[in-house]
Amino acid sequence: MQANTFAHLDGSILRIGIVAARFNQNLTDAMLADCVNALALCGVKESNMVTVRVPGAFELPVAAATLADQRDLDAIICLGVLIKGETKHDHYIADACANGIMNVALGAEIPVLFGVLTTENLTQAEVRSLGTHKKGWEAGMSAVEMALAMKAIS
Ligand code: DLZ
Repeated sequence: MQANTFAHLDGSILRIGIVAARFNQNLTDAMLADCVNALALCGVKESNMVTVRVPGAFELPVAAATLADQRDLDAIICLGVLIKGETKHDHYIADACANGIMNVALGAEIPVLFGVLTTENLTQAEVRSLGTHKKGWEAGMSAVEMALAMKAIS
């Protein structure tokens, strides 16, 4: 399993939105905590973090779009855990979620991070959220890197 690496990032001037699904709550709670820790490590002030919880991954894009409409955020992070079930339900949710998030990013022209796990089973989801490969932390670091990159090129 591959992990990303990050240089030192100064996020002290940034305002970041976080939309976190509640479904699979022990895992999404951990991802949210790791994400907030990553932002804090980069110097993002707690008062400059806006957090919204939504029922599941399917609801992430609309909440991200509403936050993006406020035009005062440098990046938005979407967090969720989608685990394959007996039917194709997870597939439709994942598809709508990924496309929805990309549409929000391109429409608003701000980074909207895809911090959504799409796994075959609970064990894979636990490894990626609670275990060594903390996807919530990675999404937080990626948001700061992208927000700074967007400021540099705009
Ligand atoms: C319905 C559902 C199912 C089966 N599985 C998940 C999941 O693994 N992860 C997740 O975040 N949400 C799931 N949901 C809920 C949907 O995302 C959504 O909240 C409901 O369909 C209501 O629109």
